[in-house]
Parts: sequence; C-alpha cells; structure tokens
Amino acid sequence: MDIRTQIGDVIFDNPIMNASGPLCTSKQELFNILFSESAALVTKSCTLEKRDGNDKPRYWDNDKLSINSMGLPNNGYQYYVDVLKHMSYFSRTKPYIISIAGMNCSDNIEIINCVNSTIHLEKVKFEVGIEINLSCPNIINKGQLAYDFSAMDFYLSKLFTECLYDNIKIIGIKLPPYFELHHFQIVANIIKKYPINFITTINSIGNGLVIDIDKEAPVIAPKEGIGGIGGSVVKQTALSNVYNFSKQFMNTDIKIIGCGGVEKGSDVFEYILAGAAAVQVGTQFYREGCNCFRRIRQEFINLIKKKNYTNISEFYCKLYLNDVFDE
Ligand code: RRO
Repeated sequence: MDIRTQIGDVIFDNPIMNASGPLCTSKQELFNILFSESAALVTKSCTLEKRDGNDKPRYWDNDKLSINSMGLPNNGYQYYVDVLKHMSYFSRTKPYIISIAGMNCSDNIEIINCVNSTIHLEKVKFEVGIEINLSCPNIINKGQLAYDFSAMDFYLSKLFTECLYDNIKIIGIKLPPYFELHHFQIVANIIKKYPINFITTINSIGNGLVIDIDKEAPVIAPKEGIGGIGGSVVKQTALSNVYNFSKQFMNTDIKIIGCGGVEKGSDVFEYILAGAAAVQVGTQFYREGCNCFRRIRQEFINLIKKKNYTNISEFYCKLYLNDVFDE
C-alpha cells in the first residue's frame, strides 16, 4: 500500500499532518510532532515578535465543534527558525512547514527572507515550506485579508516581488471558507498569478458564537465571545471548498490541503475524493494528541484496502473526474 502524496517537489509519507494552531507552539510540542506519525510538522502561525494572544478563556470544545479566539499567541518567528536548526541534529526528518501571520506584508517578507537565508547558511537538512496565513479571524480590529480580493492580490504581488524564496521548497496560503460559488474562481485566478504550490482550506469559520446556558454567557471571553469554529460541524463547508477549488486548479500544479473536521480515516478518503492531496487535523489533534495521526492513518489504510485501492492517485479527485451524473 503506497499512501505517499506530493506537493511541489516535496513527497509526504502519508497524507495526514497537523493543522497550524493546536499543540504546535512550543519546542516540546513541535518535537512531539516530529516523532509522531504526522506526515509533516506545521508550526503555530508566527509573527515578527512574540505575542501572548487574547484573554482567557479563549478555547472551548465538545464532541462536535471547537471555538477559539486565541489571538495568535506565538513565540516569534525566530523561535521557529531556532527549533528547525535544533531539529537538524536529529536523524528524524519530515517536511517542516512554518505558518506565518505577520501583521503586514513587510513583516511576512522579513520572515520569509530570514527563513530562506537560514536554510542556506545553516545547511538545514529539512525540506522547509511556508504557509502564509491570510485568514486569522481573531485579531482584534483586523479583518481577514483573504476576504478582500483586491487587497489580497496586491499583497501577494508585493510579497512575491520582494521575497527571496529559492531555498524554500513549497509556499502555500491558508484560506478562510468561501460561501459564494463565484468567489472560488475569483480567488483561484488571483492565486494562479503567483508561484504558489498549495492552498490550505479551510481556516476556522470566523466569528461564531457558542453559549453556555447554565452561565447564560459565551464560552470564551475575547471579542464578546465571538471566535473561529472548527471540528466536525465545519467538515461539509471545508469539503465543498476543497471540491470547488480543486476544479479551478484542475490543469495546474497547485495542490490542496483540506482542513476541517478530520477525525477518522473515512474523512481523509472523502477529502481526497473531493480533490485534496493531503489533510490537516486541528480540533481532533487537540483532543487526542499525537496518537491521532497513527490511528487515522491506519483507519484510512484499512478503508482503501477494503476498496482494493493500492495508491492515492486511483481515487484522487474522483468525485468530479468520474462524474457519475454526467451523460
Ligand atoms: O490564533 C488564533 O486565534 C487563530 C489563528 Br492565527 C487562525 O488562523 N485561526 C484560528 O482559528 N485561530
């Protein structure tokens, strides 16, 4: 059974990795992911300087959903570059994807240029990727850039003109969910203009509300209780975003990482049918810890074995390439 998958020139052992967000902020957490079955290691989105994030409580979940308004707590990008250098002393390796969420385009350019030169100067043996987060819903007084199409286009144009990224193997962007069908084409046409290897879709569904009926109050404190929603309730929206973008990118090399409500092997199978090359696990990783990667991978292998598949390409994008409603 061959469950490897590829984005750009990077080959992943299997299609299941952690999502940026839960349990990927500290060095210890990142080492746990390195030594787990996660196909890659994705860091918490980072900024130029360390941030403490929003007031607590800022995360809540049950078996159906999560809500968070973390507010981008992270150790500053240099910390994640230092962890990468430290990891290079170990024999274990896997793609190291740094999620970046600078407060403006110049911040992200500075981060990318530093990562690029570090890989060269320190002879980093990891394959390094960048995931540019254009969709954090929880920064007070700051909207999600990826909902402002002309601003996003301008931003990417500046970034790719001013960055050096020759040592970075893959660059992707993390998108919020879209709900209007014509938005997929608009966003895809912007993305196709730049050397982008992948999109990750979706970030949490922004600005949801969960109420505690005993306390008669929101379950989280920041932004008057409003936060990003994740978990199984977002899976159908996420699958549809994968499916719609996948059709837009059909004749390109742009790959899709599906994210949203991945909890079991059959979820991975659904995402790949819809057009994802890989998936990320967020809420379920937070609940279960690193064991989730081995469990989900085994469930996925059992399912595709039962269906007599021998590799992912046999059912990748099958939902629309083999359109059952055609004719
Ligand atoms: O840290 C957060 O509040 C956060 C981020 Br940066 C993000 O991209 N998505 C999210 O749900 N929370």
